[in-house]
Amino acid sequence: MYSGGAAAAAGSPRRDFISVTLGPEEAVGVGGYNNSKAWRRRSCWRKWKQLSRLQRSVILFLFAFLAVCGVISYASMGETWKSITNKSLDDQRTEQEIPRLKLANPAVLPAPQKADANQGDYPELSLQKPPKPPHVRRGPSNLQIKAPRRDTRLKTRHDTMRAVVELDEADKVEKTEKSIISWRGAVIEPDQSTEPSSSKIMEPEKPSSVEAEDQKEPVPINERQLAVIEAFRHAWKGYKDFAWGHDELKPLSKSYSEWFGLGLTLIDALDTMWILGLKEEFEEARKWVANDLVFDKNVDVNLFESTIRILGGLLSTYHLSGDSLFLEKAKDIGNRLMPAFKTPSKIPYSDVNIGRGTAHPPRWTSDSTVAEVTSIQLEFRELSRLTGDEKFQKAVDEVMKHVHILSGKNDGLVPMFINTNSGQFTHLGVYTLGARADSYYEYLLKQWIQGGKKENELLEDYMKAIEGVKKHLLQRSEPKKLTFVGELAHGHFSAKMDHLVCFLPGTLALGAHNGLAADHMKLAETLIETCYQMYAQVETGLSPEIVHFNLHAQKGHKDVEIKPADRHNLLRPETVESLFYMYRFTGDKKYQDWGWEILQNFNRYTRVPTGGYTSINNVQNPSNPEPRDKMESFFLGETLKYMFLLFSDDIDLINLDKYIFNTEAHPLPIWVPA
Ligand code: DMJ
Repeated sequence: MYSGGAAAAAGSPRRDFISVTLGPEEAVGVGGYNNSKAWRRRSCWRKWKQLSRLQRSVILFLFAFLAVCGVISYASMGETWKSITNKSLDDQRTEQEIPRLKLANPAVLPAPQKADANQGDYPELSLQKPPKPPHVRRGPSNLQIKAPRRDTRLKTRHDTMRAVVELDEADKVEKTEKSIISWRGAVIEPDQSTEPSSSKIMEPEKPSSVEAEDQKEPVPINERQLAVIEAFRHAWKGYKDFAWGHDELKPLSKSYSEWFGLGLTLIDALDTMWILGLKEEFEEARKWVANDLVFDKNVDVNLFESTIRILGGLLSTYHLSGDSLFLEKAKDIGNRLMPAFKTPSKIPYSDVNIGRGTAHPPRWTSDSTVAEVTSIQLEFRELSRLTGDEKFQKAVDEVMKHVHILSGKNDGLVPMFINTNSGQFTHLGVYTLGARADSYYEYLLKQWIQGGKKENELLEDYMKAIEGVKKHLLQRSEPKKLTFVGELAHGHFSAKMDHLVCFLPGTLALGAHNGLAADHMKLAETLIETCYQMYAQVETGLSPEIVHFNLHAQKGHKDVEIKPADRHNLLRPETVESLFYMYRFTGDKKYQDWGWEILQNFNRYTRVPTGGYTSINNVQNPSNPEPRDKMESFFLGETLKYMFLLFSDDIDLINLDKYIFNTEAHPLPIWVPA
């Protein structure tokens, strides 16, 4: 410190400080050193007194200045401290809310993160890539559900919802201009437009936040996808107005039907709403799940149906949204279904009372259906992975192991029934890829993919079965020479094919995409053409439930014949599902065009103006398709979802190297090594 009374020592060597000399008597070492308190106090006071007024003022000012600085920096440190403390409290709270993550299995997949459920917010669809040819295949990467990215979410959501509102208004205007036809007292809209709306918007955010996609630009949603959104909202309107919280809508009588009494349509539709970007509808449905979905009910449910629709729907919605509510509900229903496996053979019973915890076969038999007991594996295995409780996976794996070594197969083809006491196939000698056996084949391949392509027995059984199909069930029709999959009954071939079999081209294509024989893809291409013809050759452009193919050319006959008992259409998804896979893997636009035709025909013949779509009894009568007054839950869970995905050019909108669809179109993650 420098003072006016101090003199710098002249001629002394350069020093890095200034010395202040206050007077001879105070100099250390001069006049003796006295360190008593009184001396020090007196000495300081004397020194203070000796300072000039200016010097005193400068010193006081400096003290005051330092004091003010001290106060300010204390206050700001306090804020920082407070926020650090709060943040750590928040972190603790979040961890308490998701104890599931702690319980979860040592992850095969990175554990999903919880969405911001407190805000009732719509968690993130990650950004999407600019459109690219859908046939471009990309190597699989690890799936990782990530936390929402707020900036992009707001933008895309806003755009999407605005477009949906625009669509709504355009729809209202259009409706007033349309005439209406009526059949059997029911009214449906003719030509209900699936024509492109003029409004163009950005594609809804993709909810599945996959790591590598974080930086992507949103892919514009196209007009056909908008038409699917419009169709979904129309179906949802009917459900909401007349069947809210019930299993199925009866759109003509404006009422509902109950199967399990568990809001089947609502649960089946959850992930479709997510994928379509229907935020409001999703939030409303979520509330119902949170407040009204109760499984503690004295009700018999079918094990297979409730697994693929309810358990599958809840698990996929959990994965897409990251909202732990859905996992909690999935655990609840999963546990309640477990009594089905308490049988002498471990082959599960078909029915479970989820309130009482009892299970039983149908009244007339102790058999279960083969497709049913072998198409619940994707869901239960995933439930084990998420909960860390292996009992679910163990139960369903045991069924597969048992069926793997069971005799009674014919070149990999399985009979349709299996006995829950003996564990043996029954009704031997009848082989089909349709009802009661279909998804056995589908789940062989899909389990193999889900588990990271390591479970060789599954692959072996799948490959054998496809060889069995080729050997016993494939034939060509006349006049168009369409390749179709018939049935074999005690050595006799029947040219009958269920619409259900149309899952097969998609499954074959998925196998080929995963490295299986290239001729599977060839077969897929010929079979999807056949499935399309099952629509195109029919008067309404909609497929019947079952067709019979002509094996011999007859004048004036098409390839496809329909029996009166088979001419209904239940709004089933299988052909659209396969079209989706075919487009994803080939990029051939004809598959989109075929799907577009089908959507228009659904709109023409099954749409009910007051809301909803209905199954019909007669696909051969365009002027009276005979509505059945029922909208199956899979129309929202599967058919419209696959339509939307079919029309998308974004291979990352449910990337098939990361997700595997269960047989009800609920996407579940493919497990990859951690
Ligand atoms: C759905 O419940 C599932 O796709 C099942 O595998 C077969 N039946 C219906 C759809 O047709």
